[in-house]
Amino acid sequence: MHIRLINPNTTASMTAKIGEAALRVAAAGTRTSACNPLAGPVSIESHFDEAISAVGVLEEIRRGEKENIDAYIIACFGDPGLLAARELTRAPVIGIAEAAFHLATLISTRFSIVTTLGRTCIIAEHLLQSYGFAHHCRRVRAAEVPVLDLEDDGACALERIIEECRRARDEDGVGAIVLGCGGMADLTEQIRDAVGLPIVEGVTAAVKLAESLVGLGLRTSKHGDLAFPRPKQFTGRFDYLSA
Ligand code: 5HY
Repeated sequence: MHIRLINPNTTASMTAKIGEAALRVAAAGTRTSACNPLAGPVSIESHFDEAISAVGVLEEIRRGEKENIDAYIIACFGDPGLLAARELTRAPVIGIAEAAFHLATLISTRFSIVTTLGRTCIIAEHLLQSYGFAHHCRRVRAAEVPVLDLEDDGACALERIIEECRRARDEDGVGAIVLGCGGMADLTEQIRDAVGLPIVEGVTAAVKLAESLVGLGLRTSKHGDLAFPRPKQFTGRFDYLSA
């Protein structure tokens, strides 16, 4: 099976890191490849960034459909464009936030999330509500680390994330912590060793869920709201989408 990881921001070093994390956990026989749109925000830290990045995600799904991809992973913790992406393909499409929530509730009764900037906490809270996990999550916390600091070893991002995870461990009464950014995909072991709680990371969680779905022959339903979009004309710079 071939799993395609889409980093919705345009920072190639973060895409490479996401690809390496997937390779580390993929089963023998699972091929993984990672990409990012050429156009879009270098990091996603607001509703605006997310809205723009969703177009890039959809263009990468359309590209993947010409390459016979078996499953897609949207490797940004806001799961930008997830439902729209599912309309474009029969292959499973998994968002890293949704994947992490599912696995966290299998190993803990309550979990907290540690994400990057405080202003993005609401995005995670909206996902918890729409996915039906709000009652499992005690708190969405922010380490106040800009996303691109995760690409800069000198920025002490890891230390600040560990500090916030320790606060979650000591104050929230939770059994596990979910990491709230695709750019944290290489930090799981270091954080787990420093905090002493199970740490759920979305990129690797999504890879294992994708393997399970493809292995079971479960694909995105085309019955109902996730059916292929009705062919129509698109105007202006979106006219290439016309069918
Ligand atoms: C992410 N932003 O996973 C989100 C994290 C966040 O560029 N990749 C990004 O802060 O919402």
